[in-house]
Amino acid sequence: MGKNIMNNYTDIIYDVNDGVATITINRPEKYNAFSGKTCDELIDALHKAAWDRSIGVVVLTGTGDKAFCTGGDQSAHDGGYDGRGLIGLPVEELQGLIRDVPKPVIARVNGYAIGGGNVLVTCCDLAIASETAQFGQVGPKVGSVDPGFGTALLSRVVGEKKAREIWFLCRRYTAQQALEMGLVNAVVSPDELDAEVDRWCQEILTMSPTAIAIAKRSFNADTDSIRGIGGLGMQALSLYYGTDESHEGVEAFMEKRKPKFREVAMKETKGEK
Ligand code: 2NE
Repeated sequence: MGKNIMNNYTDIIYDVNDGVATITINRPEKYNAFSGKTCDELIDALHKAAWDRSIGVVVLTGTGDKAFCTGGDQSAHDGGYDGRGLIGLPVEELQGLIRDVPKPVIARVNGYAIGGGNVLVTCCDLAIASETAQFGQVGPKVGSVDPGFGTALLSRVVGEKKAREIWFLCRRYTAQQALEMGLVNAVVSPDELDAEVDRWCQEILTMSPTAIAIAKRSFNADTDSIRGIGGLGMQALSLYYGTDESHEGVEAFMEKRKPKFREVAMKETKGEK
């Protein structure tokens, strides 16, 4: 893992309190969607929390009560996002880092966990949700897909058939349904969310940090080949983002209309642009 490079965050808040580092995506006007810069700040903050020995648990959350995170910022997507890496969003690095941090990362899910936001929940070690939270993938609805941890790890978490349903139908699921499918560990009322997250953190803080780190890495070892699937997937995604079919999804979302994927894809195959 690299070194910390940033001093002032604009898109996130990093807070440390009694052994718990809380990283909050602070873009409520975008439903806590992430841009390239947001990803870089999250990566930086995770590095900080990873190597600070006074920290035993990391909490990942979003500002407000509407959204935990709604994935890539569609207003910053123009045939690719606005940052670095294959797709302009170092999202595979962010997802991998949540797993590399040698301490539990808890998703505090305060609202929508949609698209890349749902993938963050999938990658976190534990997840505690407000009753009002909603979960789901939207890629095939908006001309995208998050292959790797977003697909293959999700199927390890919720089962193969359920994961395929989540991706192929792009439905939304309640917090209770997320609990039943094993995507979250607990569901509480919105006003109990902070106290519940804190209880889980305090219990973890009483444990041997080294034993926890070894346990986490041993869980990871079983699914780390998925990182390679993600790398391959992002390579394919960068090509998909260059197609009219993908552009149609992003444009339709921004214009608040239904996408015409099949028409556009047919035209593209026939070479009628
Ligand atoms: C989140 C959801 C389900 C909310 O729906 P609803 O009906 O409650 O609200 P609405 O009107 O859709 O959204 C409220 C405001 O938030 C913005 C919207 O544009 C809207 O803005 P205003 O009209 O009020 O100005 N907003 C919501 N999500 C946004 C986003 N991701 N980027 C920019 N603005 C966003 C509904 O909004 C929804 O389904 N959002 C789609 C989320 C989406 O497309 N995410 C990207 C998926 S692809 C991805 O994440 C990804 C990745 O993580 C890794 C690799 C490749 C792709």
